[in-house]
Amino acid sequence: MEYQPQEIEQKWKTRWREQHVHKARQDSGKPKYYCLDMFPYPSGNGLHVGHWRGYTISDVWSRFKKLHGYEILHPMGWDAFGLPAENYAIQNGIHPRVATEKNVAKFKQQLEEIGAMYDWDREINTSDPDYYRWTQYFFVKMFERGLAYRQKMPINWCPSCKTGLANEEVIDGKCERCGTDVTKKEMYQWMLKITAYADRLLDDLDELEWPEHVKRMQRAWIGRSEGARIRFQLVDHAEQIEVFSTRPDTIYGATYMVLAPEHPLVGKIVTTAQKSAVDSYVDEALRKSNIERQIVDKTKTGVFTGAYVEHPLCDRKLPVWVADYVLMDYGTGAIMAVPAHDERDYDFAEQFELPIIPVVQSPDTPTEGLYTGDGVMVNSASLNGLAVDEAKKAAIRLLETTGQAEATVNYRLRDWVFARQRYWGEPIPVVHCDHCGTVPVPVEQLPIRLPDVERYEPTGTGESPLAAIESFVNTTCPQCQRPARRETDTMPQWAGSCWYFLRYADPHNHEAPFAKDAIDYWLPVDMYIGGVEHAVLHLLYARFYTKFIFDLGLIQFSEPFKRLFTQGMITLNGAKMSKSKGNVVNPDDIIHRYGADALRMYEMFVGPPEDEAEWNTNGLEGVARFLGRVYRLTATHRTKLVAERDALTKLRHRFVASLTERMESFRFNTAVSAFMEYINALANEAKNGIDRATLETLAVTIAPFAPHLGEEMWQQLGHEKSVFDAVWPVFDEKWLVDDEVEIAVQVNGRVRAKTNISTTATQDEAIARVKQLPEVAEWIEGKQTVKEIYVQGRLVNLVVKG
Ligand code: ANZ
Ligand code: ZN
Repeated sequence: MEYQPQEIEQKWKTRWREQHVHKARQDSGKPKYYCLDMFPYPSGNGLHVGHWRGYTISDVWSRFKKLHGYEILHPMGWDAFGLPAENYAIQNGIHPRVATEKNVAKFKQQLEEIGAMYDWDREINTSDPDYYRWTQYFFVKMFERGLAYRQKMPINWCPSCKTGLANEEVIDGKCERCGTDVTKKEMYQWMLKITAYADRLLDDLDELEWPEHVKRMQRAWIGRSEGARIRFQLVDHAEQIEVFSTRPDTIYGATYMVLAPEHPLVGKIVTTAQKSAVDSYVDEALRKSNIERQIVDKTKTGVFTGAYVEHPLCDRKLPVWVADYVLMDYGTGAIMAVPAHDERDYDFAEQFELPIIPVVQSPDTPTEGLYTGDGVMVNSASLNGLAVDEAKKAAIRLLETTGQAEATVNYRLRDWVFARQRYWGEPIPVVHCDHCGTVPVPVEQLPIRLPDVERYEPTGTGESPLAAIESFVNTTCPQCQRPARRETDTMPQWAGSCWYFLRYADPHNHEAPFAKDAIDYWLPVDMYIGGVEHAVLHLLYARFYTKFIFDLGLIQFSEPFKRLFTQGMITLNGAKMSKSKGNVVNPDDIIHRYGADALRMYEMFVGPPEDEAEWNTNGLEGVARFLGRVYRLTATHRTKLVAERDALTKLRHRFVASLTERMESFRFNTAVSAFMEYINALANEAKNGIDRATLETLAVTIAPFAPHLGEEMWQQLGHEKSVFDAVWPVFDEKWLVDDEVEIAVQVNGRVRAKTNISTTATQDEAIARVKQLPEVAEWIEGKQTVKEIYVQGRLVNLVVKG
């Protein structure tokens, strides 16, 4: 009667596999529920217990939903292209395809240990030509609609990975993957026009059941700012300087102008006297990253160009400076500086002794120096007396009459650099023809297969290793049939994950990315579970693709993920688990010793699922012992079941009520506590015997957490079908009502009232309750209470003085 998890788990895994119980069936006639994990990169390191947390949460949730009668889609696959896989392959001298295959096999074997209800028939691998054919297809569709285009631009360049990087892959000026300082390089780049979707990406966030902080991060990334473009006439030059400002109200407070060092006007307007100072400043600035340049509290640097502009509303002339705190790739790359009301401008003006003119007065306290708050306009001619919001509109109207400004919206979001000069990615499906220009590969010729190569290391010239393969490069133009060259760049890391959640609905389709009926049934994703590190990019790109595919008319929804849950990290002694720190807890060892069910249950018990949690082996042992008790309770009592009695029924309904409530609100850690409390209470009742309903409830409810154990218990109770064909138990409110007893209430030893009180009330609750009774209040009002006594279930005595 000992609990032997290894034996039980092996038995049920085999049975599940043989009976295809995890097959997601479109024709079941049930409502569907799509619960998706963010699919992993099959890196060389395998999974650790931190990865397990998210996978366990999603499986517990899927199984919980299944017990509520849903047809579940809970798929798994591999985000197999991209830098991590390629870097691993290069470091270990193995071809990326071979390394990826090996890693996938290892990951899959580890994931199977979890005992999750993955439908492996729907496994996806983004590096499989049957899959990336459709990734290429969507690129062609984007190209046809003008959303994929090529542009020469300075890109982030990692000198160590020898590849271009998207802004998002640059963290604090360093390559996200290898930590090397990122530099700039001018190159033709494929771009996706995600900015065309900025407003929709912003507006549609409102309808999503996502954590607020994730929505906030997406809004900040899109960075919509309302303001104006304002033009300032240069003195002695025909050109004007155009600025973007969110504060046109402060125009009378502008005392100087700043151009970004890369701004094309710098070279034109600089005076002879200032030329050498400006040139060397610009050289210096170009070596810094945007991040370095934006640090707020660093000492500001800059240099005067010698040129001036005219203020558009008064006859002041403003000096034009160059400074690196103004960035070229935001707004217009130029600003009007208002030092009285902008922190960066204020620091700069102090540093270079430029004038500071306050134009907004705080309504209550007179302000000096920097003031960034709301208020009323001063020193601003016709704007004086207006509130900031009115003054913004009035200033724009004023400048519009002379054509010097217009209202505009500016976004922080940039178009997506959609190319890498690397081998291990989807070839971009276009052909360069001297006669026809850039021609997309016709859809029926897809996929453009990644050729096998000898050398897959980056060339370092900025060209992809594919450029060295003549048989790949040389082709004919699909339009004119003349000789032409294939594009040799590949798609970035994120390409395959932009639409994989759609493919799971119909993964083996050879005619289309997916069939309409499959998509209409399974999508959108009801619950998406993964790490918060994907809060911005992957989720933004996937939303962008979904909106695009919606616009193509292929799907009926424009948001892919209705609900999102981001799990917290597992740490060990406060540090993130990683192979480089050598503090990885390997799930394989734990399963061997305690079983997968114990690991699953502990992953849920370790803390609130959205928070970081510390790994603790003692905690794991405790959970393993607890599962042993659950097992033995069933094993012992199943042969001598007794009739239901109120004490057991009441415990059961209360347990089901609290467990269900905790699960629905994703408080899985307290759900595990509910089990533990319940088992303790049952242990007290066990001497009088346990009834069938109690044990069946236990088997069904524990099954999402410990599915192998749940199945075993269910079978021991005489069932032939799977426990997951059962239904989640319901509770009856009537069993939740507390029992009450009548108690006497005394003041200074004399009974003044009688009242009913819950049998489980604590001393504090009982005393607070009786003090509210009017018959009691009358005797204690204005007096000092010196003693409060509660005799459980019998009486309260209040001793008062004065
Ligand atoms: C005058 C002004 C007065 C401004 C004031 C702010 C406060 P967000 O909200 O991020 O859109 N700016 C514009 N382009 C810039 C660039 N390329 N590099 C650095 N700063 C730039 O910020 C918009 C504000 O940031 C703009 O409004 C501009 O300064 C500055 F009391 O114009 B403001
Ligand atoms: Zn051609």
